Amino acid sequence: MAQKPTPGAGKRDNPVAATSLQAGTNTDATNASYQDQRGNGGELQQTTTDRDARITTNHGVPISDNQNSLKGGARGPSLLEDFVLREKIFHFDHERIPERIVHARGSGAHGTFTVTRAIPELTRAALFQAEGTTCDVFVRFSTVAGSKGSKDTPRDVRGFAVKLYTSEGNWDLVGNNMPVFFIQDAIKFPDLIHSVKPEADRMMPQAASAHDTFWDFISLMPESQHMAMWLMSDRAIPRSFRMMEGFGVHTFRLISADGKASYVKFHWKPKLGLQSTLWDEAVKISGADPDYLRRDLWEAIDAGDFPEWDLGIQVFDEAFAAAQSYDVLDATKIIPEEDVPVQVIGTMQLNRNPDNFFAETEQVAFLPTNVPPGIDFSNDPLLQGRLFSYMDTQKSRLGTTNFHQIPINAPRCPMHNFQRDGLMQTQVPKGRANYEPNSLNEAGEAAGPRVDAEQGFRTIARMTELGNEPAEKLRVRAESFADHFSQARQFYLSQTETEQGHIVNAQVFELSKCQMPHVRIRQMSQLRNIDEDLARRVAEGLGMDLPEAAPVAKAPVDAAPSDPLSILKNADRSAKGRKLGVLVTDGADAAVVEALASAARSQGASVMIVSPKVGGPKLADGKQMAADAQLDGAPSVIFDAVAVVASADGAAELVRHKPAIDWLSDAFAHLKAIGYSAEAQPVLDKAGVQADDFVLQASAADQIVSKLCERNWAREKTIWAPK
Ligand code: HDE
Repeated sequence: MAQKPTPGAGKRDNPVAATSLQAGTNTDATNASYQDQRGNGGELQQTTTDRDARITTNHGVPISDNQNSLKGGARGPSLLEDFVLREKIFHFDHERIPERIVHARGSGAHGTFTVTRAIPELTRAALFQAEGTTCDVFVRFSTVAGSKGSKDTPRDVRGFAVKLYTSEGNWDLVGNNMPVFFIQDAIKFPDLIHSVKPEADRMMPQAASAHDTFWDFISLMPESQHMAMWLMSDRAIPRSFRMMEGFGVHTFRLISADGKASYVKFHWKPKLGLQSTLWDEAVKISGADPDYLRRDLWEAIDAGDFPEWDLGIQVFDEAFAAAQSYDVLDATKIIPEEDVPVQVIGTMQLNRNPDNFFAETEQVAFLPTNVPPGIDFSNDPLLQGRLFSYMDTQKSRLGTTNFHQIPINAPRCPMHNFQRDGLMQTQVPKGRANYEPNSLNEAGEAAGPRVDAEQGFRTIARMTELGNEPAEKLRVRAESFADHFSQARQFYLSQTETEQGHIVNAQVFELSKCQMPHVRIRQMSQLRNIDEDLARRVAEGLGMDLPEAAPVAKAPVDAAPSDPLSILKNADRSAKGRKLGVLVTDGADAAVVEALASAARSQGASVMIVSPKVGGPKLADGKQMAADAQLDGAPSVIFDAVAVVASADGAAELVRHKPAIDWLSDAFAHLKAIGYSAEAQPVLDKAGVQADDFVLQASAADQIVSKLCERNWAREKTIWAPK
């Protein structure tokens, strides 16, 4: 146990501390403390809020001066003897750990999962035996390709990794915001990731798929075309982590107490509905606020506006699986919700921000191998590879096999075994018994924990599935994995016309960034196998001839379009969780601003007052209004709808200020609702804002707020030339 610091010993009025600080250098330096709290994982937690505690070295020696290193004379050389300086710099030098190989950029939050429907007939997992059972969760959302410090809004897949601390150990559902993946077999993962990361010789581009190596690989790997459609869709540029679906992607198994096995796919459905940004908007957000999605999540939780998702399952058996034209073990395939409906069994709420980013979000280690008894794997060859990879990567990142002892990773249920020692061992096991079997207790019987043959995890006995018994060891791809295009086509045809247009635009953008014409041509030849109209529009957008279709391993079949695949067909119609930006100038009408703010808040939206000066505008009634942001630092891309409430003089200023013009022209280009006071009309004119159903008098507060989660798609056709 660490020694408790003497209360009050570090206070600035402490005579010892005071005498050893040099005049003029005494800052508020003594507000950190170690509190000796042994938590669940036996961890030592540090708080930095106790002003009565004193700064010590890592070994507990109190420090008298945190401003000056030890020198031979006031202007003399620094001394090697200064262990305080050396320990501080030594620790600092090693503050970074390797970033994740993929999903390096992420944001986390704590929360709670509650079972809303017990499913004992499907699984013996203790979590799902009774309605109302709860457990803590930690979630990490991420991008895939970019480095740790990269922007939040590139076109990319988002990781959706959930750690559920169940009473039978941690269950890590390490999924994505798209239900399929690029490849079918784990052996291709390093190739895929090498192709999407910055190119090997030039280390460009950061956090982007729009480059030659990525599309070279994709166009050479027909199995990736379905996922490429998802990546070109607006799913890849979400408006908020809170407005994304999550998917377990692979087929897993549920095992009941009497040994009955079912197949299962996991889904997270956001209560705020689905919403995405526009591409031009996402690009501009990355300049305005590279932390846009991280901030959105943090602020929502901080404000008590807790995001929620339902956990749904699609359950089916081997007979269903055998009857499909695709293989349920193939991670490039969905199971349409029309064929197997999603049944809701629980709700997750994220309700607490991390206390410390590094300790929690950076050190959290997800393992797809973490499943409680009653949940099991399938033979999906992608999943099988993941069962190896994650444990392995944690050792590189966290440096020790004892990473499970880090508080964020430690189970919240009892944990016992005979594994011992290792780098950074923080537990202190007692006694002589560190092996099993043993007979070391006082009665000469076994000491220590023992297995639970009844309740312990047992792997399903079936080696193979779907009656496909193995005869030989083979390096092959099953014939049933050969159809690469039917579901890519189904995805495209399930989109609204607007969404199809965005897919075309995205594909044109990405291929336009490829410098090698043969890469563009090969990708177009693959698109012809998805949809002729899509391929033609992309070819026109590129200004290139349409090549022959690429050969296919298996002729695609027509699958019925499926509404759950579209974002716009699953969008929310409420303002909840959205943000209104109100640009207010000196002399503006206070009543109009207040009506807008209260309408937004009453519908669960948040409001930011933006002003040309951060001190805030002086309104017509003479009162000074507090501003949340200054105009130049709060462009309209960070809001879901905007309003400009200006006086005539204020508007005259705005007309001469480019950020104000951009504020409105971007909001208009991004198809948002725009409210305006009559005095602001000259600013709208200069910004090219034309009248339509989404351009409204600022006094129409309710109407503006009701459009917070909508876009004027009709406007899109008039200002963005179609491809
Ligand atoms: Fe991952 N993946 N992955 N992945 N993955 C990692 O693990 C890997 C795959 C996913 O927030 C790494 O801790 C292989 C599919 C998420 O910490 C690494 C294969 C899906 C996260 C790794 C896949 C995912 C990761 C990097 C092919 C969706 C972030 C650091 C067989 C179902 C988790 C780490 C977090 C992270 C390997 C494919 C999701 C290297 C080998 C499919 C959300 O172990």
